[in-house]
Amino acid sequence: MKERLEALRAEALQELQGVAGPQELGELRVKYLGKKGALTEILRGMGALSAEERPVIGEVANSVRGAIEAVIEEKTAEYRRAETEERLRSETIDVTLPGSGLPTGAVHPLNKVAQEIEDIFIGMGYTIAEGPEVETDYYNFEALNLPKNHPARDMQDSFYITDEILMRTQTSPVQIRAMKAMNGQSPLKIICPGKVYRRDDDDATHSFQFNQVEGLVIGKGIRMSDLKGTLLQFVQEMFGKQARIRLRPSFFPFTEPSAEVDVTCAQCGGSGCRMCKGTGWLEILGCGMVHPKVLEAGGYDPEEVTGFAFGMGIERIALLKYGIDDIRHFYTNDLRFLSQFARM
Ligand code: 2NM
Repeated sequence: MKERLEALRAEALQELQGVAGPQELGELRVKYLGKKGALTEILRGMGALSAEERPVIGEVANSVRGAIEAVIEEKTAEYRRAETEERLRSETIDVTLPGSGLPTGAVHPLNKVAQEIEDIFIGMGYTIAEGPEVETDYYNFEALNLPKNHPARDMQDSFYITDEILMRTQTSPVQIRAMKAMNGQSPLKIICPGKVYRRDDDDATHSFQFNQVEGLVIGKGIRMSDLKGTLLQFVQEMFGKQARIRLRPSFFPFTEPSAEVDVTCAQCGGSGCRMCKGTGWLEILGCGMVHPKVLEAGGYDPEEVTGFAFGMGIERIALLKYGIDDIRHFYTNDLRFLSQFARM
């Protein structure tokens, strides 16, 4: 019996050395140590042994069981270690990889340009004034020296709500309100950004609704040269230090004298290109010295104070700044267009 046990030990240890994996290891445990296993099978013959032989054989049997168990345990631990290592390798996370990113919105290019314009003038000491988009005939026209029969007041050009109420065609009515609120006090330095409305057929350069910024300065001794210096400062902050301006005589009912202002073409630097139609200049705003009648309407004495004013279309500034060819891009909300301004 002892020989059979030793043979079993040798066979089991040899077979365990060549075990292929955890599953086969389990099978070998059953084969040698299980209830119907080889060891149990041999020990079944213990009953036939003498009292002297029994403890001797028992000891050998325990030794064989112990040896087989030790190898199985060792192998099990080895498999566990390998499994843990494999998991550590396959489940490794590279925390330095870039994230997938959350989609976020962006400021609309028109609002961005409006904010930029506001920032520039705030830097020059202006404050921002806002007012209603639905206006009375008085604030929108009468106070701005546009009398009842003026062609710009044509029903064809404005959105009238009643005979006396209309959508504002410019933001200057806000400036009349601001002047009146000053009760004749000066200086006054404001810019008025906002939506304005005109009865236009929409095309690449026109829209029935668009955005404007108008500026107004009133004080003792304000001169045309103050206007020129202010506009040059603005243009250089907006388009770059190399930008230059030129003033061409023009006409507005609310300013006298009046001028139209061109800026050197940012596309070609003034040498002439498609964008500036070969002239090197791009028209960006209108301006002038506030008409005495407008000063009076605002509660100022034109013998005491003078003022300058200017107005620009935000869409036009944005078109020039970003080289966009159609104003309608600003309103159609195509994300392929809008997302290009997300990081600018
Ligand atoms: C322009 C051009 C010239 C203007 C005038 C005034 C006011 F209220 F002071 F009279 N505000 N804005 C003005 C002058 C606007 O836009 C092209």
